Amino acid sequence: MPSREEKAWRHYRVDKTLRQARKKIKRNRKRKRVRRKSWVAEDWDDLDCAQTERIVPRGERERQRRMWTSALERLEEETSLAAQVPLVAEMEGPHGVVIEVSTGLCRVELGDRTVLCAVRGTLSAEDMGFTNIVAVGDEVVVSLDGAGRGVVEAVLPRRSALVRPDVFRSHLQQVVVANADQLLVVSSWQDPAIWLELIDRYLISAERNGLLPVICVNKVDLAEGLAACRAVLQPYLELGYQVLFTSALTGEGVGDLRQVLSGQTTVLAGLSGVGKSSLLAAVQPGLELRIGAVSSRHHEGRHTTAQVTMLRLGMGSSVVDTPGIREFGLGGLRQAELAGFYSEILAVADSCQFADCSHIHEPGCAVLLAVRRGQMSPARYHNYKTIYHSLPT
Ligand SMILES: Nc1nc2c(ncn2[C@@H]2O[C@H](COP(=O)(O)OP(=O)(O)OP(=O)(O)O)[C@@H](O)[C@H]2O)c(=O)[nH]1
Ligand SMILES: [Mg+2]
Ligand SMILES: [Zn+2]
Repeated sequence: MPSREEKAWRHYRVDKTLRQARKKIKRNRKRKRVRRKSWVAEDWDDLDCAQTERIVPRGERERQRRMWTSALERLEEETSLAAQVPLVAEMEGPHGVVIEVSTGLCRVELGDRTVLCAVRGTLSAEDMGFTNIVAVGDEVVVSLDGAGRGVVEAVLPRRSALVRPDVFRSHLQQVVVANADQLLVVSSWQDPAIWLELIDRYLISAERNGLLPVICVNKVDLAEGLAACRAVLQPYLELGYQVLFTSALTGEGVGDLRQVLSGQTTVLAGLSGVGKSSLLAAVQPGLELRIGAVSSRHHEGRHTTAQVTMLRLGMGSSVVDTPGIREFGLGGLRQAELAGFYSEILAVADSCQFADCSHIHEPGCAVLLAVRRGQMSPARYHNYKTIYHSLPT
């Protein structure tokens, strides 16, 4: 059940969507054009999760908050009424969830069936700073023709959005997944070997997108023992991150994973070949997924999951399996902002000699001291430095 605040927020956002939709309808008295493009796989490399709020102009957030507060007050006055009125009363047609997307087309889950839908040509994503109108996870209103084909007429406001900069128009963002709750950061202990810097990048992205991160170290059957895995992940455990140790091969930790996924919409992120699809198959035997062999020459996986797709598991769990991602950029993040994503740095940074300390080379740096005294993990600090140097000033 959504909370009262959530309802109010949706109420406001839907109002806004309706207003925008009405405006557009007025502007488009001409015949409506339906976008139909080919169903082609896209390149999912360098997926990035930048904060969606970033594209909101100055003052807009404050304005939205005020609007939200007034919507909440309004709702308080009309509690009984609000409970009865469907949120998108004026949008006719069945509501569904987008489970797969390609250029101009998407597959929408409507009750217990899926329908291939085009997107109404009058819908515009660029107004919102996005390059795509619908994303996997979007809740949409569709209209159906006699032959069972559908058209997406409206996209409901998103609760969250996992975005990356558009490849060609970098001022715009591409929404990869909408309305997700958590990000499962999957690494493998071996084949490919665990890469802590990439884990940090995913953790930062999760935080910037308001997704709860959960770390999953898979293929623990390839480790000397669980103690070795635990030791490497100890800094993350100490910082309070949830860490799962799994093996899709032996079934170890799969029960824990099932529990973590329960009732949530989870995005799976991780290099190709770490075992994302294998883990899903272990969580829910019978799921039909393509699982690839890791090429032994490079100890790297080959891309086997070609498209971002949402899968429904039992217990109200949904997972979005993304194809292997080679690089994970942090679009829009600046060097000075990075420390804000390292809670152990934030904890001591006040004691640095310089207020604008970068914690890289300055004298009197409390972070450097903490690392020397063994109070901050050298591995985490190494990641901080490497990521710092990869960011713009
Ligand atoms: N030893 C071992 N091998 C595993 C485990 N999980 C997966 N594998 C193997 O790793 C290879 C890659 O697994 P996938 O599930 O296809 O990996 P993926 O992350 O979905 O890869 P992409 O779809 O390319 O992103 C397959 O050969 C699996 O059999 C595990 O826990 N232990
Ligand atoms: Mg896969
Ligand atoms: Zn410092």
